[in-house]
Amino acid sequence: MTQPHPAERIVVLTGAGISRESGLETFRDADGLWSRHDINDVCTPEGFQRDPMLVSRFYNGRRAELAHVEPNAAHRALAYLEQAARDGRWDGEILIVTQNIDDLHERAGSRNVVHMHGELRRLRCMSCGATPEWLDDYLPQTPCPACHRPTLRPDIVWFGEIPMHMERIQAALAACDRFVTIGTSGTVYPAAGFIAEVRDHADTLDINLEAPAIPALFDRTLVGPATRMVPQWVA
Ligand code: BJW
Repeated sequence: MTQPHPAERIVVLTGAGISRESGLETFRDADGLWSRHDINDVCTPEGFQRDPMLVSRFYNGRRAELAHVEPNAAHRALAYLEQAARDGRWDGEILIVTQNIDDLHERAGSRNVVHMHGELRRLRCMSCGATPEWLDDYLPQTPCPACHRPTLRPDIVWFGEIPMHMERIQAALAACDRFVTIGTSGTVYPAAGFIAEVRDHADTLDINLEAPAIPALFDRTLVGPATRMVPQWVA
């Protein structure tokens, strides 16, 4: 008896480049966030301990930007693919693993999204573990709504901390047929190591404004802006 063709399982890893054309900065491009901010000051637990006000201002500013940006054609194309699976127009499933802390995938309509580096929408209490919604006027001394201690921090993964949802991500990588990276420099681990984990069993594609540093890592590359290349790939 013929086995039914298994549905195609796609894991898409997105980075800051997918949100660039919505108006959010990347990190390592010439005009990126790290050209004006020191990683050690704003993106490590030690930096937060040293100067929580500086770190809170950095993330409050980035959170405020979300009100002024919209998902772009690349976010929408990925959401379209997920909707096509839901409607039965495409026999497959897609999981977006994003390194981004913005909410543009969700606002485009994607539901299968995991934020491995956390989210700008949430704070985390270092005392009781509650993850309340980010308050507009959050400051380091703001009391936690659950335990009332002034121990809230951005719910974001800084250098040296363990990324979120790793079990779910590893399971999806092990089972995927296709792995697509979009707008990421591939310099930050563990995300940078995903390609090595899938190469022996999945078709791999990199979509980026620049050609990858090691093109041979991927089966295929599409070089160009995400808003043009992602809809082209999905079509
Ligand atoms: C476009 C475009 C357009 C532009 N269209 N494309 C030595 C060796 C190996 C590892 C380590 C090491 N030393 C330390 C480590 C570990 C460390 C690490 O990787 N360091 C490296 C720098 C070497 N990693 C960690 O500490 C991580 N934790 C960890 O490893 O824990 C151990 C562990 C793991 C797993 C299981 C058990 C234990 C934590 C990393 C936390 C990263 N946090 C940040 C900030 C938080 C979020 C935020 O503030 O927003 O995450 S750093 C920053 O980099 C952010 C991003 O998510 C991340 C990746 O950046 P991304 O998205 O790739 O952006 P860019 O700017 O780098 O690239 C943009 C790309 O877009 C470019 O390629 C452009 O060409 C392209 N582009 N416009 C298409 N229109």
